[in-house]
Amino acid sequence: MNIEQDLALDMVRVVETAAIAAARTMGQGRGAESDQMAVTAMRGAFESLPIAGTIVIGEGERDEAPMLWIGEPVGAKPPEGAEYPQVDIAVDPVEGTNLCATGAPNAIAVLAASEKGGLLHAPDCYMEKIVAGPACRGALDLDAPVEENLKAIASCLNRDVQDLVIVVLDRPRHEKLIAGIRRAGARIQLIGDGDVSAGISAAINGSGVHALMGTGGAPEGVITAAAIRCLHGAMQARLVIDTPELEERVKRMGIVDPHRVYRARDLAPGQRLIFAACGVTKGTFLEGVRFFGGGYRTHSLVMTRSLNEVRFLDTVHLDRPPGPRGVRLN
Ligand code: VTB
Repeated sequence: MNIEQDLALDMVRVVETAAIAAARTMGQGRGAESDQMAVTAMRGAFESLPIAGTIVIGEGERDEAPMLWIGEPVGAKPPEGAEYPQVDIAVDPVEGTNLCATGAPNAIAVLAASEKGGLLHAPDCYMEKIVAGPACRGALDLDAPVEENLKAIASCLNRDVQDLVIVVLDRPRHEKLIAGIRRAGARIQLIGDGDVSAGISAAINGSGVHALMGTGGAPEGVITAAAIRCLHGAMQARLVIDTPELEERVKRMGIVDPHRVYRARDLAPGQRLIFAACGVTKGTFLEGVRFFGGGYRTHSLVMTRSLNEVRFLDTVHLDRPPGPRGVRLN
């Protein structure tokens, strides 16, 4: 089985199912509930897939997460004597639960899948990240001052630093970073949550966003890396290991150098990679879920690395036959 070819559409269905469940709760102000709905839906959607799947990035350790815990097997039971392919899966059933809870843009249901060993088992800690598009490959340097990275990105994109838009998570820890970007003269888009979506925007030409900078979640970093590999974008990242306990934990997980600078291909080294996302709320590159009498409509993105396919799917899901006027075009 070529997992990219055979499973891409199945993975879209999984993220669609999660997005629809979360979108029902949009604006209710209860992020944890949005997440719970999406987790349950996603877990159910995995049940029919012909895979011997393992969650490698999920809702947490087994004792703290009832579903989609790290190490949880997912997928259908194969018929007697048959075997399904082993697939590692990183999930974030709602990336940006607060965005969903408030109806803000760019909440997505997302997953990345690969052959066994194709996704780094990142600990649930912070990660410094810098992400940009294909033109910036080889030009990013996590150790360089922000001004230098901005100059490098501007030069790769054949524009001035003043013409760049940099996305940064709106957090007190980014005070210095934001001041540095402002000093350099670039424009900034501060976001409340959702650095996976922002990282993808940075790697898509025409999104109006040129880079993502700053510190977000490490699990989100691995999922972003899978997308960046499919988009042939540029990424550097490093775990934030700032306590002896974390250092110990990371060592136990088999990470030899906790201060290593990773590129996208180190975080998501898979030969075969699928990245799938479905918009929960309307966003930069995906529409949100829209409900109408008799059905709903979703907008998803699915990408594969070795097949080099970046596919957007605009799907109408019918609860019942659409009635005399048929399916609406928009
Ligand atoms: C980011 C963001 C996520 O976590 O990774 C962030 O993209 C990092 O954590 O949507 P803090 O919220 O502690 O800054 C999220 O906000 C939620 O997973």
